[in-house]
Amino acid sequence: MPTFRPPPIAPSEITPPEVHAARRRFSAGMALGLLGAALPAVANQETRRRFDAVIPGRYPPLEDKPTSYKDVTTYGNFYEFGPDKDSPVRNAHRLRVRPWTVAVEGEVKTPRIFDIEDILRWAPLEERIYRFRCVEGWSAIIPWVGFPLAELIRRSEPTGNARFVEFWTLADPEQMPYVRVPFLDWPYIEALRIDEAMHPLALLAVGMYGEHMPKQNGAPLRVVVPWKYGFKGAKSIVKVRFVEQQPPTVWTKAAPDEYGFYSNVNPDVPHKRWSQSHERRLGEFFKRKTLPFNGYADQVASLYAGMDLRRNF
Ligand SMILES: Nc1nc2c(c(=O)[nH]1)N[C@H]1C(S)=C(S)[C@@H](COP(=O)(O)O)O[C@H]1N2
Ligand SMILES: [Mo]
Repeated sequence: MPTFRPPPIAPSEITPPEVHAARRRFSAGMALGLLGAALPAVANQETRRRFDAVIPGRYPPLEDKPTSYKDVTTYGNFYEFGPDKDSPVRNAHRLRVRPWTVAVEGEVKTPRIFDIEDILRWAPLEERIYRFRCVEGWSAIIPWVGFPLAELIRRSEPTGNARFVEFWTLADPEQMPYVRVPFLDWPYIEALRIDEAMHPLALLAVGMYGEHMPKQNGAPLRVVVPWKYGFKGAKSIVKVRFVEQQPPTVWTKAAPDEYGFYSNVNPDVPHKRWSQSHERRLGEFFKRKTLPFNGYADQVASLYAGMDLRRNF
């Protein structure tokens, strides 16, 4: 299998969202004019649904203004739906999010299957406004809806042998056209050390902007680990598996020298092909400095006490 290299986009080369949006409108107009076809983006809009009750979140406090809903839902990575930043919004309408279950396997007391409707009732839904940093150099401020990932870990009842947890995501070629193309080793599997997954900042996200998760952002549930690069947050999870040894992940398999297991946001450790020192917020023009642990060092640095974070990048 050829090793997949995501497009080597330097932050300076990322299309500003405005240009991107204009381009989309242009091609959308073409599609409508030539084919009279309904747009996937429109289909996604039609399924938008608000949660009845969300605890307005200010944990941890963050003054930054959230990025626009439009930017966050039209520019992203979901490679099962294609390689481009607008592939998710164009193609994710094909994802069926009900019925949906999450299997629990590996080092657990009893393997079992959770239903999404039950998961949604496990804990009060909170809004968490987090910084988001993609390894490619763009960032966003996203008001997620969810509850601590620790709740899922606790209810899974891992055994004393469990030291890592894998998140397996859907890989159905009927719904996800690009899983027929082997540029990643499907299914997309990411993993965390158990203590990382139990950290109160790690979120099991079921929505954003007060609404159920848009399909292109990983409906119906995904992981959000705000101090790590975005690719650690697996979308559309169907299985969690507890293991004893640090497992390979979709990205360490694709390019071990470019994507480490830990992938904590670190401006001092460049990616092999570009710097990580700065980032560009979607919707903004000037770059900002990237912060160690994406600004969450006070809360999470102790997880890595004594570790060489240049080696464990
Ligand atoms: N299943 C799955 N999860 C995924 C990805 C993916 O391709 N497939 N891409 C990751 C990457 S590289 C990023 S930056 C984030 C993007 O999330 P967003 O589109 O909600 O901003 O999702 C992550 N989770
Ligand atoms: Mo990413």
